[in-house]
Amino acid sequence: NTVVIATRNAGKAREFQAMFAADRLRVKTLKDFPDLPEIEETGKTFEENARLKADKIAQILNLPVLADDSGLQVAALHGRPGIYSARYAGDHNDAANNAKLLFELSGVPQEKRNATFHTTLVFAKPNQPTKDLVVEGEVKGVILGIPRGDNGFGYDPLFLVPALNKSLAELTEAEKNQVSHRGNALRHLEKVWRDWLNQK
Ligand code: ITT
Repeated sequence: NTVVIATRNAGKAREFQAMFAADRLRVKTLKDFPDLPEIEETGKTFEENARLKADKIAQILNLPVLADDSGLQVAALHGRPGIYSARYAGDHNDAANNAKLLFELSGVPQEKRNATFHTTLVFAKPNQPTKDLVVEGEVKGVILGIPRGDNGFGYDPLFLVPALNKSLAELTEAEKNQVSHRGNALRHLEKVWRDWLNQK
């Protein structure tokens, strides 16, 4: 069985590879298919964007595809950057995004810096768009005033997990997967997706 993760984000790809390591699945990512076109994320929700990526790539490659659309929802910013998290500061650039987030929250005290990391996963099989599987996962946290830690990617150094008193970037990859939006989404899916893969 082969599953393609429809992502060009190396951080996401690494986490999925680790989480699927125990499965007897061949996991590929878009790095294995360099000629695919860029899929424009024109949807208005995480689900619409994940569906766009999953359905399109499944159709082109004729393989089952998993797409992840995720983002950071900051309460003090009325849910921004949300679905625009990748291009919050213009082109996708993690350092610029984090700098912009810190700037937008400057002067906002710790108790008002709550945020939620969200992931919607859509699994698609070729030519069966009505049979897409959709799951979601979240983790709640607080946006730090100063980045902490070097692991992970994206907004991880700014996202404090209060129960652990560590940022996501201070966790090992395995520790992050245990609490993260992406790990939680995958756990929601664990029971159903193998049946789904084998169903005609
Ligand atoms: P693909 O569409 O190719 O999967 P992308 O990075 O554009 O890659 P999204 O559209 O889902 O993915 O954008 C998600 C944004 O949120 C992007 O800026 C990521 O860096 C960030 N992000 C997602 N998951 C994250 C995580 O676990 N930790 C930190 N930042 C994360």
